[in-house]
Amino acid sequence: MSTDTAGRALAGRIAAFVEDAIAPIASAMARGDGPSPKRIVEAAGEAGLAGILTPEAYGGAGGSHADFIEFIERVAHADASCAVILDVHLSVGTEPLLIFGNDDQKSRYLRRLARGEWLAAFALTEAAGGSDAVALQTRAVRDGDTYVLDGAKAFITGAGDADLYIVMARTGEGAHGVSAFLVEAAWPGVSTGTPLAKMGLHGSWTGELVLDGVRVPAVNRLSGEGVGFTVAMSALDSGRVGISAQAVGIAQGALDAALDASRRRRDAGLDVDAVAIADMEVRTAASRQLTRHAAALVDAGRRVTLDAAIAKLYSTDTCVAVAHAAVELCAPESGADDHPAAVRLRDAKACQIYEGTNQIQRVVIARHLLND
Ligand code: COS
Repeated sequence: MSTDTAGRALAGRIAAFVEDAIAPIASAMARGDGPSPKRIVEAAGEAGLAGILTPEAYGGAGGSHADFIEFIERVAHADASCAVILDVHLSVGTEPLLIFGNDDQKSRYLRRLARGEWLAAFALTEAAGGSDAVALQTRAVRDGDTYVLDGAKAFITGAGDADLYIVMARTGEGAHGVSAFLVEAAWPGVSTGTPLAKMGLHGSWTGELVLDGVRVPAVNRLSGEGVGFTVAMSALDSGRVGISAQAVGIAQGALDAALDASRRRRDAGLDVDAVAIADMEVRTAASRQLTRHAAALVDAGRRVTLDAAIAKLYSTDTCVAVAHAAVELCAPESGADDHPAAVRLRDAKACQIYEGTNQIQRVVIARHLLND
């Protein structure tokens, strides 16, 4: 945001959106019978928040990564499914277009994404390769003015509801033989499977994307041939900061539930576990600072690979630990499926897994240190 006034206006829009559009549907999202991901992004668009990072010239809010993480944390505090839907749309779904897109690609797609008319998704992972992203096998074969894409992507957030997929496909060998493509869901040969039945995040759709002889115009290749792995890795660098923010929101929601239960115990003359509460607060506050630090680096134009990995690892381990502690402090009520602490524990686990498992974050951190 360019001015304090504009920043305050955006913060006000975020608070109103969470209160009016997210909080009322949080229970339904947790059960998996809330609005579809696209409808969540449409609602964000109506509030002027579906393109927080997109310049105003392309219909976005022209916000910073500091604004973005504030948005994701606040949404996650109310509902983690909505947070991941919006996070993926805004970060790995839109940012590669902002960073690597040419003017023609930006003018064809950014406005629809920023207004929430289209939902964006990011398609890197494949079932056989898992965390080994370089092992991807989806092929893109050049044929005149088009590429023909064949392959299947797995665990794709938004699959089945997205309008635009950023697809990484092989145009050569190794990491430098990967290219990124903007693939519209409506094109012949694009299909999706049934969304996975997950342990948590029931309101967010996750599934397979199948590409069967999909003809993608060459003008929809994002950046140069062979630059796709760089596109994917830099998208994930910044995307992991968004996941950290989601984890902070989940942890804060779990801590708030534990505080409510602990105050009731105290008021009834029962003991409260002060040590557990203090530890939950310390880890949540530290996660928030790590996340803000990483977002500030992105806003300063600095490479964030190391700090994003640190923030993602710490914050997502924290949200699982804090949600677990909250379930214990809220027992026995937290044994209920729809108790806020139980919902958050189920939602928290996926944060350790997606956008690079926490084992991968450790690989990134250790390599960075050893290479220095
Ligand atoms: N930004 C820009 N470029 C990067 C990068 C980053 N963050 N990370 C790696 N690269 C580049 C490397 O510099 C290297 O290029 P050069 O050969 O020119 O040096 C190239 O990409 C290959 O990198 P590397 O040799 O490190 O690849 P590896 O296969 O050894 O491992 C990891 C890469 C493990 C970091 C990668 O596979 C990864 O992040 N996996 C997890 C994927 C993931 O997050 N999946 C979730 C998808 S979304 S739910």
